[in-house]
Amino acid sequence: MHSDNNHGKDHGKDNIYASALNDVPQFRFDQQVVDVFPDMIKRSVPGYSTILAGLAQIVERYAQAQTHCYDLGCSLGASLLAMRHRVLAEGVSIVGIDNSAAMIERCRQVVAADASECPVELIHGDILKQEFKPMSVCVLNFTLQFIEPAERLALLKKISAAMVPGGVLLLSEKLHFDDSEHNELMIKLHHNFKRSNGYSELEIAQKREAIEKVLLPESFACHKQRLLDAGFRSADLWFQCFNFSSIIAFK
Ligand code: GEK
Repeated sequence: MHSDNNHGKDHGKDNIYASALNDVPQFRFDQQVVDVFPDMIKRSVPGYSTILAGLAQIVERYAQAQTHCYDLGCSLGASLLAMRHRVLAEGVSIVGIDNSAAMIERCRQVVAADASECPVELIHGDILKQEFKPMSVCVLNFTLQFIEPAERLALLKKISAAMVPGGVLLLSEKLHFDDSEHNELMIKLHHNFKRSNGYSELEIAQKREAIEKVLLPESFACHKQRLLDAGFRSADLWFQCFNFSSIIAFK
């Protein structure tokens, strides 16, 4: 199953914004995005594969026996599988949640094709409305940025409340910088990264227009303070490339 502009030799290639659109619709995680998602995220997010490798190390070290590991906004399950392949503790189950029906449906196929033994539960739902079970690892890999800023603290408080002592949250986010000159430079370097991965000026411009009202970046200082307010004892950067970052927060 794939969309009209995604067939033949370009199967799986993100060319959603390759032709000029009269009216650029707001970005949504729909079937068209699902069909090209692995290509889109790899060519758009600097350090994506490095972050998944780091996440696998963190799970190996911090997943605790008889607890859950959550992947919130799991998309096609990349983080979830990175966890599944590396978890060592006994009796761990992994829970992936996404509110895009198209994403979770494809994710079910991806997980079914993966042979590892650690149990996985996939939930089609809003992460803001979930009751979390006791967890030792929680991953928000580029998901919190799509949640309304006013809702973010309540979500992090719920995660922190369900987290066992010594548990860890991995929060990857696109960052905003208060210094406007630095902010502009990071945006330019990110766009250069996309250009070097084959995106045209038109694709970069239209994607920016589509996503700017739904992806709301904040500063590292803002994330750190909110994590501390939510009950985490520390929150520090472990990865950054341009305006893309990953934070590790301990309960
Ligand atoms: C990865 N983590 O590959 N409830 C549930 N899911 C949501 C919500 C919500 N309220 N809001 C957004 N999402 C993945 C990549 S993508 C990031 C995560 C990106 C989901 C949304 O449907 C999408 O699948 C995901 O969060 C964000 O490691 O595309 O930049």
